[in-house]
Amino acid sequence: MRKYLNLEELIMNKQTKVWLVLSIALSLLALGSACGGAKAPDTNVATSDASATAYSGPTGTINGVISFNGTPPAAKKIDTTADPVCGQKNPNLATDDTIVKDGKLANVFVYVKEGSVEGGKKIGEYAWTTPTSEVQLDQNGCHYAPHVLGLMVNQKLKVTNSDATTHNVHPTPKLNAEWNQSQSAGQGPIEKAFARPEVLIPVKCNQHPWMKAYIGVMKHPLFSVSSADGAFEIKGVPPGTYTVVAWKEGGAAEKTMQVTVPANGNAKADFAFGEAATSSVKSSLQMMPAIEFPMIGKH
Ligand SMILES: [Cu+2]
Repeated sequence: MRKYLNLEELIMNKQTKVWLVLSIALSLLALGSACGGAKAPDTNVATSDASATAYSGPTGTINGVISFNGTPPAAKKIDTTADPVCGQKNPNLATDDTIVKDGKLANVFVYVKEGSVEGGKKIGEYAWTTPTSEVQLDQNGCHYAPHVLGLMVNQKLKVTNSDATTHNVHPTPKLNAEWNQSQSAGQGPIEKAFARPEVLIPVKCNQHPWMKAYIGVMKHPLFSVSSADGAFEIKGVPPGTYTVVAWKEGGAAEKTMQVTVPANGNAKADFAFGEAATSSVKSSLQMMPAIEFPMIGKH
């Protein structure tokens, strides 16, 4: 009898141990996912650097042209039968992820990622005033315009509906608060802002799955979007040396470049996307001296 009890105790102990291990593992998992999925409240984010000072002094410009080498993918006609209003207003609606004209690429978001002001601090350590002007995102012909836009943290985004149908604006950020809001025909603008820097936030429409836009939210105003002729210009850059990034929609690797901006002058930053650009980058890498290599991985 005593022996049997011991055996039972032994089984109990084993079960207890298994349960203990399991429950610890489960709590750790829960803790891990809670941390990974949790978003800190969006308050006070932009004011966290209240002690930072604004840059005052001469500035320069970063400008350039974005090329697309090779044959761009052909635009595909969009089937809008799901909403007759869209087809009536915009019968030739087509995909616009790669808009190329004469070898120049539109809708590339170009921005100063990091770097140091000459004789000063890192660019991210300065305070920047949020513009009081709003940035408009219009829905016209069941199409977002502009397709790619930039604004500063806490700057007002004004979403308008120029269509005789209902849209559902739905940004899907990773760092900012997600929201989606229905906007019927004739309804007034939706006004929102993003509290954290994030490059870039995809915007979709829950009514029309083909509608896409991208919003770059920056802590500073040193960004631009290439226009139809591929040109971009970033004004008001304090003299210094910076990493400039060019981002294109569609999963292509972003391009980076080091530029040195002189006071009252300008620095060129021409970028190229497309297949031919990839191979030319590869061959030029092989010719580079080894000492240059650490800079390549530096994003
Ligand atoms: Cu829509």
